[in-house]
Amino acid sequence: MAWYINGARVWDDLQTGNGGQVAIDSHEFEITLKKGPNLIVAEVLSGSQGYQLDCAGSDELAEIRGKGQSFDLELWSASGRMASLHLPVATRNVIPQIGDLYTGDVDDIAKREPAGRLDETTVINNWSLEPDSSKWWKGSADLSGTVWLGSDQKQLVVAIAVRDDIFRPASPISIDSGDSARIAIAGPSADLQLVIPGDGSGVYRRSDKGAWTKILGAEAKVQRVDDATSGMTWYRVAIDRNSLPSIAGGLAINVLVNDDDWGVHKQSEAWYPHIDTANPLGDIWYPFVTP
Ligand SMILES: [Ca+2]
Ligand SMILES: [Ca+2]
Repeated sequence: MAWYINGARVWDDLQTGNGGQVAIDSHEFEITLKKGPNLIVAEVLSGSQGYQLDCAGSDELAEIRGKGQSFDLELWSASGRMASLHLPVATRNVIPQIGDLYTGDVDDIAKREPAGRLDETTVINNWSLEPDSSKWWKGSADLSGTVWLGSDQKQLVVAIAVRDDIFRPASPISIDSGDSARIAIAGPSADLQLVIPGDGSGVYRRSDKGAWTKILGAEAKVQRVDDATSGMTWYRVAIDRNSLPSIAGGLAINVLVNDDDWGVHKQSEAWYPHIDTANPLGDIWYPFVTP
């Protein structure tokens, strides 16, 4: 393929082909845009197997979201224009390719740049209006968390490290109390709601009748690491990409963790609000694409 900006060729791999690299970040190059409209052309030469063109912009491009910027897309062949489309700018996060996010050492993962954090801004404490302050959120050692995302060609992996002083793991029969994590992934027409109880027994979803059933296409492991004053619960979930909602238009993800310290649900922290909302693509969850 070859790329042109306002008539000038800025990058191509016409001599070598793409070398079988199919990830969205396989070929990176810088371009300079001018103020006002810019003409960006991607020329793609296909072999007998056809092609798919995926492209992404820099972090700076995300800053123009919601400022009325748009793309006019046109698809041309040698015989002329085949299709056109007008699209407002929407930004999505590209999930890094981290094959060992599920199997790797948690100390190594903790050093990586996370996708998101759960902290004092996201606490939902059921007891905060009660006079007994011992049941209020007591700080980050009581409940806080960090989220990492990674993917490869087969799986999307979500790793959640939860700091929690008292570990009372939920089980499949006490899933609404107990320490647990929830992951919700939504596409334009469907969403996938998963719960991982702290006992590490698997990945569950709620049926129409309200029962929790173990699902195929996802596996989880839970690891508890205690230290002197608090402890960390690591939830790691690997989801078969074939189990995800249709990816047309991109996906969005949300994470919520539940904390039980004395036998009933105490509090939650949510990465984004409205985890039960099935229409998250108005950018209220974390929008992403997998390479
Ligand atoms: Ca706690
Ligand atoms: Ca707890």
